Amino acid sequence: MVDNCLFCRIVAGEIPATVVHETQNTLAFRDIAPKAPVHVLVITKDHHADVAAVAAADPALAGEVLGSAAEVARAEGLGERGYRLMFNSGPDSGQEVAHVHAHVLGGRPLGPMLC
Ligand code: D5M
Repeated sequence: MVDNCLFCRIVAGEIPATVVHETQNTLAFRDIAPKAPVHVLVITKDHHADVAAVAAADPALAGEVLGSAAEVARAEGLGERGYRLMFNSGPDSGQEVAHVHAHVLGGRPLGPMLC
């Protein structure tokens, strides 16, 4: 656990979250400011700053995040219509929380990916 990391504190149970899926190494919970009818964040329980960091440190864990994201999408009923899976990584992306998280977005047509 990293001091003052918001998502580490959610993993530790110090900050409440609406958890929708959990594995030994990952946790998925609803985004506090949803941008779509379904907006879930999938994180690693261990702290990694971003997707590049977890892919370098533990490629199997990076794969587990993708697997959990797919399972969340299926459980949220997005299997037929599809969904967007997105990682912000680093300052230019606008990443606000420096703990790796996949955004699972869906439940309406999302339109083109705009920057
Ligand atoms: O996305 C960080 C995301 O984290 C952003 O969509 C809001 C969300 N967020 C911030 N605080 C919380 C809590 N407490 N619960 C759930 N979701 C939260 P980024 O890719 O870093 O810009």
